[in-house]
Amino acid sequence: AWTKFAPQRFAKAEDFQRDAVRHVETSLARSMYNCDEAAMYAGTALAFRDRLVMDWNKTQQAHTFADQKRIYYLSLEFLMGRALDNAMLNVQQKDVAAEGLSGLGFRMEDIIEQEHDAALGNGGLGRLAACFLDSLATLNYPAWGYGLRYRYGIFKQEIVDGYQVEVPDYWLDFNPWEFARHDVTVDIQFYGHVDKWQDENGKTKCSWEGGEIVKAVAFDVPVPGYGTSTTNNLRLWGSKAASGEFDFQKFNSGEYESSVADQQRAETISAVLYPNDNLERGKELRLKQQYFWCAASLSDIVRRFKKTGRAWKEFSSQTAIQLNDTHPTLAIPELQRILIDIEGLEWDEAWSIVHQTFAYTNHTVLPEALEKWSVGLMQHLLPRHLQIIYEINLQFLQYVERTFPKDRDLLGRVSIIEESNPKMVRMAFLAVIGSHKVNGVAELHSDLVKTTILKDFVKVYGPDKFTNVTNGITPRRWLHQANPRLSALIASKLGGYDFLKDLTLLNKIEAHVDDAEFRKEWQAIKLANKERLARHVHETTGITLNPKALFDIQVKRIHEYKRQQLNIFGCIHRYLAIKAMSAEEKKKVVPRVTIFGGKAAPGYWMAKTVIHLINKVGDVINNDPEVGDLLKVVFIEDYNVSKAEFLVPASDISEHISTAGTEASGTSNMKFVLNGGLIIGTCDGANIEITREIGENNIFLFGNLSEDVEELRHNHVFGTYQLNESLAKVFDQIQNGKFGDASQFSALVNAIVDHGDFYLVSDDFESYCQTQDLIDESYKNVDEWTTKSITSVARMGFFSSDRCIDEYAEVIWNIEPVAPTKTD
Ligand code: 26W
Repeated sequence: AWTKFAPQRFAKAEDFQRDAVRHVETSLARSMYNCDEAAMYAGTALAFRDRLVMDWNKTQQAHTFADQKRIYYLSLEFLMGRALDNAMLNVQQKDVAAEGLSGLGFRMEDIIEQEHDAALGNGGLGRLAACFLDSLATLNYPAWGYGLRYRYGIFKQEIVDGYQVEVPDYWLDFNPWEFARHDVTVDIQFYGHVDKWQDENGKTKCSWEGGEIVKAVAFDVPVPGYGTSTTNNLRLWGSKAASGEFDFQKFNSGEYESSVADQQRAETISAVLYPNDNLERGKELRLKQQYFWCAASLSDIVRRFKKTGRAWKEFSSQTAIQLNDTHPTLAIPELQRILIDIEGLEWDEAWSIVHQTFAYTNHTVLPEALEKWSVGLMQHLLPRHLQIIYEINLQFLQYVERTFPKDRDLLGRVSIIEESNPKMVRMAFLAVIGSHKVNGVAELHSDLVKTTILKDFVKVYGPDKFTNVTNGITPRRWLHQANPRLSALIASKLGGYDFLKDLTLLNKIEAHVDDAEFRKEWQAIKLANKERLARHVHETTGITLNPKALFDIQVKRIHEYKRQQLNIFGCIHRYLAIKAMSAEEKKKVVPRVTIFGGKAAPGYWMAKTVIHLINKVGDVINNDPEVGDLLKVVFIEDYNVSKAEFLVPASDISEHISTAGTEASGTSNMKFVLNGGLIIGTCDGANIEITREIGENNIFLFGNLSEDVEELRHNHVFGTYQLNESLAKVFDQIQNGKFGDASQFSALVNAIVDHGDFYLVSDDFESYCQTQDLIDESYKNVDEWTTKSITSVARMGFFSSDRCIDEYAEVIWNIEPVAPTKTD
């Protein structure tokens, strides 16, 4: 009967207005007479939140009642972006809200803009986790995400005089999307020592004693599925000082100040997201974050399992835990510790449960990104876990020795402990040994995992433990939300929005590729999206863009392997070519706007130099009257999820140009193509599968192949290599000071000229420039271009994260959906 109090769906705009206004007046204690956009955002968010919460509660009840296997997705990053727009669209009530807002004198776009991004991630890995949550809920899987509630997300980027400056991202001032569960807490232990004794049966027992305790507090975020009442939970842990005996002792003895200091120290664990992407730095606080979050999550998962009253042997048929990269690998020894030290299971029984429960996703083969922790640090912070890791390693190495008695070197190569000085714990090896499946994120990447970093483990376990699940993206956010007009056009041809739940239905728009009206509207939408981006650029930088120019976009973290330097050198090359042209020749040039965006890790000096060069080159080119509209170079400040939502739909060409074999998958490549942009790319990551799906006539591939990289690198160091001539001319200009103080950019040039050109910029430069010329030619032919664009979108169905999640569910997790409860 209580359900009659549940918020109903908004049948009409007035229903929404009533709830939103009530929240402004009561939840915010504000009068509608001084309701600004921020207050109206709050009212709108709370009105929708009321609905979400009811669905959320019912979903959790239904999942408990169904008592089926659950999937827990452990990720140190969830790059959720904004929640309101997504919530309105997923419950299919944005139109009603827009009408209601307009009646109150507000514009929907302005209200949406009020929300601060939840930027709890660095880039691809964090955004993938967010897309997965959307798909898990949409497909009705009983799933929880577990992460950390950082007080500061990824830093905000400002560009000052062409340099990146980092500003803290304090995002929690007003966050209606989280529910603090002060009653759901876990005590987390650090440091201390291990006691060993014999129990009454003469069995050796261990327990972890002493050290310090920090409290984990749960903060829950509802995750609504699209077109279903299923609303899953994302649980983020915040850290707090453990109250009680520790503090009170100090308090009573007059050490008030030092007890406040303890409080603050405990809170630093969840204070800040580490801004490194693909670079491991071995900081103690980072290891503390990892253990804090793994231990809190596992305690929660075990507590939920124990409430079912089932026997331990059923744990892994009720629980799947996915490790998003090696960051949560400590969950493996932690579960083993819980089972043997606390629950009293035998080692072997415990280990078989652990091993059946976990699966590990690898997201990179770059050696500098592979996590290793020094044995000394581990011993200090987590003495019992180190013992358990040593025991896991011993048993594993004994197995390897029995199986391959003649291969002595193999033992050293597969040992979890690297015998270096200092000794290191190799987290990827621990993750592999403690998991029943290991997957890469695109076909080429999964092959590279098996032939490079984990080669020896394929020998030990055989190939079946290793698999591929090619990444995907949610079409709800990356088509329907980011590009509503394109989504509506597609829906008009397909007779509805079913394609948002089954993206393979997009292939039906290929039948309309010659429909003149359809093509006109398709082109008009792209132009409108480019105009919106041009307005943003004008407002934020003062630069005027011609929306008819070819918009070329590269937005992603700044990293040498992603080769933004190749792109900016290409811009300089194009600039020099234009400068050398006659007036007649200039008439034939396709005007181009090259847009960059992305953050550099604060300590990654080379990446910061790339940002600086882009900005300086932009200053020169954008102010050169001989160039005019033929070329503009723009750097978009503070690239994030909400900026991606208007950048992605506005591209004609986007760049995915990593050195072959270095980008595990890439996911923005999928977003751009799904929005009717074409791409220029190397044969790397998911570009290869995109090509297979959309056809090689619809993508601009260039550059050397992954299998040739080793030899090319060798040539740079020992051989017969010559700097590409056009690139040499580009370097001449930089070194002549054309773009300001040349010494600022010498490291960038020297990396290529003197230091082996590890990322093969010179080797790929010619092919890159030629391909850019092909793109210009193709763009001149509007009909040809439009056909490529429509055909590509039609063939992108494979890259839905729904397909991806169904593959995980079947091949790795062995879980089934739970029927959603009926709403309203
Ligand atoms: C420990 C330092 C560190 C931090 C982040 C190492 C590695 C990472 C991530 C694994 C980096 C990352 O985001 N990888 C990206 O994962 C995406 C999702 O699978 C892929 O699409 C990208 O190609 C890959 O670079």
